[in-house]
Amino acid sequence: MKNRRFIISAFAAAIILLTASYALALPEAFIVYKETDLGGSWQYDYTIYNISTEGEAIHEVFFYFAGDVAVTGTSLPAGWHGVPWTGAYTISYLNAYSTEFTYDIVAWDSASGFSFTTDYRAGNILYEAHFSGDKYSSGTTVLCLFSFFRDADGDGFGDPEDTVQSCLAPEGYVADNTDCDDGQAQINPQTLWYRDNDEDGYGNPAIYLQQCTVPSGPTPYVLNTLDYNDTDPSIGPSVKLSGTSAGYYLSLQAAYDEASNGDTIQAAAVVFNENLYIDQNKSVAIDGGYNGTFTSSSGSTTIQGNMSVAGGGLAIGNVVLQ
Ligand SMILES: [Ca+2]
Ligand SMILES: [Ca+2]
Ligand SMILES: [Ca+2]
Ligand SMILES: [Ca+2]
Repeated sequence: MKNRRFIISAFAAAIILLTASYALALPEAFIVYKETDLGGSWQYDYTIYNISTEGEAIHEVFFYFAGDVAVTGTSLPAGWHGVPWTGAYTISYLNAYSTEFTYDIVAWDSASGFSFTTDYRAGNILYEAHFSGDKYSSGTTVLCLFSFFRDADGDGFGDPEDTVQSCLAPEGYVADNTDCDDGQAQINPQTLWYRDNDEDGYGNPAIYLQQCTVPSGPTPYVLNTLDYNDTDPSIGPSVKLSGTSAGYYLSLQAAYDEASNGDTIQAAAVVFNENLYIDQNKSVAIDGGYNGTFTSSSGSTTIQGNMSVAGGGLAIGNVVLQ
């Protein structure tokens, strides 16, 4: 008895598995619409997505209304024909089909422009989509009410002023609507603005606000973190590198790591609290004592820390090691 029960259970499981496999193999469509109240009639614009996993193409679709309805067919995509579609009819369903293989909706593609008007609000209606290989599936059309926003600068944040309604995000649109400047990718709600207390154009890396728009107030905020001393406008970035990786740096080590063979690292006449490791196969020079704009050198740069030279070459001028 026990064995027999096991055999029956196994047989039932096999049936369920076979049924599940069969269901998974059915091709599927996802049919969405927008509806527009025309005052006395309603316009419906459909987009048909083929989400079939086995590669079947959609070549025919039926739209079934709840009962007889006065319909005026308005448009179909290129290469599609309708029975009846163009003209006014009182019917219970509309049928559209592709006139050639090349117009079929292939897997993971879509077609828009299936449009008609009805004399009442049809809402979600049943459809039957026919696929290659004599397969078909049916379901209910879905109203699209999702808003998507233009993301012209590609930072992942959308422009709240530029929106479309769709079921899926069109190319170049996102669900987010919090970009205050859609022309600059570096400006978005995750932007860090650094306080520039001495108003020399260089920000204090330790004081910042995260927001999209420039922080308001008497003290300006900037996008860089380059101020070595934010109480003195004559002191800006601490290190300037000329050469291949030209730019400003906050530490001598950062500039050394980026320097190419033969480059000169210019250091401001300030105190650096850092250990410096000279260990790469290149020769660089560190020239200290510069003013905040790196236009002249009259003082000295102090390094409070250890400097170890394990490789490459280093020339030093106007630098005091403590
Ligand atoms: Ca954007
Ligand atoms: Ca932006
Ligand atoms: Ca500053
Ligand atoms: Ca400063």
